[in-house]
Amino acid sequence: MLAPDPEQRVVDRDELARLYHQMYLIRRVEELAARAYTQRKILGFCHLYIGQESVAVGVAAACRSSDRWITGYREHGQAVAKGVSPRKMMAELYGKATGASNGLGGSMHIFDASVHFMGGYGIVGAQVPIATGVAWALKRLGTQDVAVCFFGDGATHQGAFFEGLCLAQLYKLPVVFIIENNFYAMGTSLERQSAVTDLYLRGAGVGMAHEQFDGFDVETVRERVGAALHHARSGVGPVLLEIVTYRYRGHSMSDPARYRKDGELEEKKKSDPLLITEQRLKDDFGVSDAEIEALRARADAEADDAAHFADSSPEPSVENLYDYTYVSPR
Ligand SMILES: Cc1ncc(C[n+]2csc(CCOP(=O)(O)OP(=O)(O)O)c2C)c(N)n1
Ligand SMILES: [Mg+2]
Repeated sequence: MLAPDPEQRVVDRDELARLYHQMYLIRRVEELAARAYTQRKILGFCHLYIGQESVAVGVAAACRSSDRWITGYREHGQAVAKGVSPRKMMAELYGKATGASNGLGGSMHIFDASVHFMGGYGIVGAQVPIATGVAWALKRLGTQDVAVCFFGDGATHQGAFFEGLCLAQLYKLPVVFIIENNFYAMGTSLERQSAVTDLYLRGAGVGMAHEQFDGFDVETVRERVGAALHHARSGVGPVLLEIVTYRYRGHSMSDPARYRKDGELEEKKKSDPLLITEQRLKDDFGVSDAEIEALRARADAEADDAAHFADSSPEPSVENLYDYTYVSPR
């Protein structure tokens, strides 16, 4: 196990309430996105993160704001956790000019350099070598920042994954690779994808520090990712983490998820990240039901505001259609 970060502070009442608020906000924003999708206000692909919120929020709580995040297409929750405003995130889903990528990216291509959120990529595993490149730049520039790369269980079977890991380890780059193992790659269960189901063991093959843990408790995620960041930041090399999680919805909005075993979803919901944290707030900090309700009400209002903002924002104009396709010479 990686040594904990000696400088990480203990989570106090206010911090835990903040993490709960963030997780609830992400879930609420996505529930509204699902509704907007059925109303055809959001078009194209839309992959929801519901059930996995403790991962993004726990990682954000461990990171410095200047750490760079690189991720895949299931990134709405990560974007909000990293600091993309719910308004900009939702407007991007609606394809509006006020969106994080000016409405030209959509659900899979949220990008906001102002908060060091470096995308949103639709090709499974493609983000791994991109993160290795970002980490290379961070090292060459002499920063103390770390690249954090998220991807799914399915991505760990890609060539790009192995290639990215090999180079990152060889050059001892400051990067933390995070497998979000939600047990499915589209409709294919983990046992049907891979002979090795403890995916973190892939790190051993390239000599990389590796660790696996359950990600349903946001405090555990914060603490273990803090240890990994501390390791990567100290210059000794990258880390591969496997965070065990679960997605409640189908792969994308068009997937009814009939491939699950009977009762599996209900069983997993017993360790719902929101439930765990709500219980901790009550048991450890004496937070009342009324206070929990107030946190939720605030997040509900923020999510409603984001949806209203997206709905009432203008479409991108036709003149801007080809902007950002290629870098314009200056
Ligand atoms: C190279 C490539 N192959 C196939 C696809 C189609 N595809 C999109 S998502 C996905 C499953 C990926 O599953 P996983 O990595 O576990 O991520 P999750 O969706 O569970 O977050 C596949 C096969 C793709 N986008 N890119
Ligand atoms: Mg998966």
